Amino acid sequence: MNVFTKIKLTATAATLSLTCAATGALALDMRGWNIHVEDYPVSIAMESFIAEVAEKTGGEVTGKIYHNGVLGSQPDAIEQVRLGVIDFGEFSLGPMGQSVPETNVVSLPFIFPSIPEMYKMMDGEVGEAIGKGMIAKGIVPLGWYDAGARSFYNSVRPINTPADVEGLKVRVMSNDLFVKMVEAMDGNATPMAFAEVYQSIKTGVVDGAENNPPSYESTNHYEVAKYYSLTEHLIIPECLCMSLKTWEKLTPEQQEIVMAAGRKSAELQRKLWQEREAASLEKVQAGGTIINTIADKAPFQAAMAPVYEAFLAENPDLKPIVDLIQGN
Ligand code: BDP
Repeated sequence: MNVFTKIKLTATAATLSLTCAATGALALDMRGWNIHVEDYPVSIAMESFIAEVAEKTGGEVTGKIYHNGVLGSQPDAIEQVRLGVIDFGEFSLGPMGQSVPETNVVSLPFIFPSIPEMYKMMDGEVGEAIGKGMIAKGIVPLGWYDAGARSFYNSVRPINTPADVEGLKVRVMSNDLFVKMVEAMDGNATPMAFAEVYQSIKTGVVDGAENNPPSYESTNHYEVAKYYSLTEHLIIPECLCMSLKTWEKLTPEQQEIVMAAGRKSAELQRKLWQEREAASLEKVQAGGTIINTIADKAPFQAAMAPVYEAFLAENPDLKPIVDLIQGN
């Protein structure tokens, strides 16, 4: 039994039967949070999820997705989902670390050997262990989405070795692990909301940031930071998630529909992701981006040793998940 089936059994049967007895069928109109623009793979997959849920529940469970982060920053939205103020959302596991410690494991640089391995592990025991941690904090995972690999970009110089990061002002997502990651290469890290990055690079508040090709492209960061260096230091899965509070309002049949629709949307998202990644790389290059690959990633990996040491010293209970990923 995996985490997706187990959660079905945790629905509060008593509350549900009361609600359903009173109303016949439960009607629910949900609010969904999304940080991305409307034609982004995540956004298209989320729309397909909600359309499927509405159709399969005969219009009893419906929803509206608020794209472009209009419902607030990602760390805030994660809290709102936990509180049940926002019903569902699509999150990077990066900023989720503050609320769900287990998710921090996938924010360790170079933890996954490759993206296909990440898929395999998230669809197996690793995803299950992380999903359990999320549920314990009020967030129900419905499907793991792909976000490729994140690489550094900046307006100053291409990065080929960790020494090239020295002195650069780099925006990171809100999580202390990413600050430590940049500091391990003697760069200056600034945690900042996604929406502020373009202006901050443009005005020189930071020299650059790090992200996957579709986000680098869809935010137009490539217009202001033309060196994109394929360090691929972070492979952080994303998640379509529902508030446990909302989940508990659904009947068991509706829960089953929601879970199946979540998984189906993840399949679509992963396919769309591949296409968008290729298209984004082409678009940024046509727009003047200078892309460099990294001949040898070993020095970057070696530079991350103190990040791992500090993490494991502070979170000994998470070592089993780290070991699971690293095959120890
Ligand atoms: C994108 C993620 C998004 C993050 C963003 C960021 O999809 O969830 O908010 O990076 O860097 O790749 O903040």
